[in-house]
Amino acid sequence: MLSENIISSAIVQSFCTKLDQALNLDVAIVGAGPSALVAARDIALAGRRVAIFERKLAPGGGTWGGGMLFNEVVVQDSAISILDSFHINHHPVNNTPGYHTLDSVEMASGLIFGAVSAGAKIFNAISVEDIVFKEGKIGGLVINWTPVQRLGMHVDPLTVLSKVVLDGTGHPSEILRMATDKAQIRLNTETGFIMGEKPMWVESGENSTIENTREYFPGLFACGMSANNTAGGYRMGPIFGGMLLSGQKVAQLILNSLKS
Ligand code: 48H
Repeated sequence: MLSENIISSAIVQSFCTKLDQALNLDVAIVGAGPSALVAARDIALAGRRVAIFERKLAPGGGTWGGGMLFNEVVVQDSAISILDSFHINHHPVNNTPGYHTLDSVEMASGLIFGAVSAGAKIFNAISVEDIVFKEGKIGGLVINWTPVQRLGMHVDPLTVLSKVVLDGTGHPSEILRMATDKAQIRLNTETGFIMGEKPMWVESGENSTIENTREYFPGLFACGMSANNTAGGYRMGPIFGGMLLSGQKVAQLILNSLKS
């Protein structure tokens, strides 16, 4: 007969093994938005130890809601091969060659499944509340349960060590913000600080999201809207090619930096 505590014991043991293995990573990613999910998949496929820590219960970031809760998004030709590699369906936009619509729920779930099945671990409902900064170097993340944070409970966090940290926190660039505020480092931007996102200009925002995807301090990279906010790019609304290409680009930059 199945005893109730066998289920509990299986879950506790399995989760603790997974978390224990994630305490020492090649790449620690903050936020499970579309750019980070693509990056995590590519980094995992290259055989590196990678985990994402996501504040919310559901990974996927701003993908689910499409445009103003119309649950469809647009992706342009240049990023279609990434959707295809995740087996996510898309349909051409009538009268506008080069652009495609897709179901945002399929996109979110497809990216999540692709990242996890490639070997990336996703820890949901965990918030990153600080970075490890030791002898002038980024060394990892400081994590805590999101409900603990939200309830304002005084509970000390745990620490994850990693060779590289990737800020995939979207519009607020939370990790780069912590790095400038608390570690007082200068970033690889025109001013040395977070420059702040500009208003809507779709084409410029899509291009700058990819251009702004880079290493902002040794061992500290940013992708997606976080990169764009950091280097002062325009926003673009519910078109996601730039996010997918940003994830692909940052994975390559990180893999090259780990090799050297
Ligand atoms: C743990 C955290 C923390 C933290 C934040 O915003 P995202 O979807 O990420 P991107 O950059 O890949 O995609 C951006 C896109 O969704 C978008 O907003 C677009 C295209 N906007 C255009 C426009 O004009 O507005 O996801 C970031 C994720 C979220 O799930 C957060 O919960 C999570 O990061 N997160 N997780 N610890 N400290 N901060």
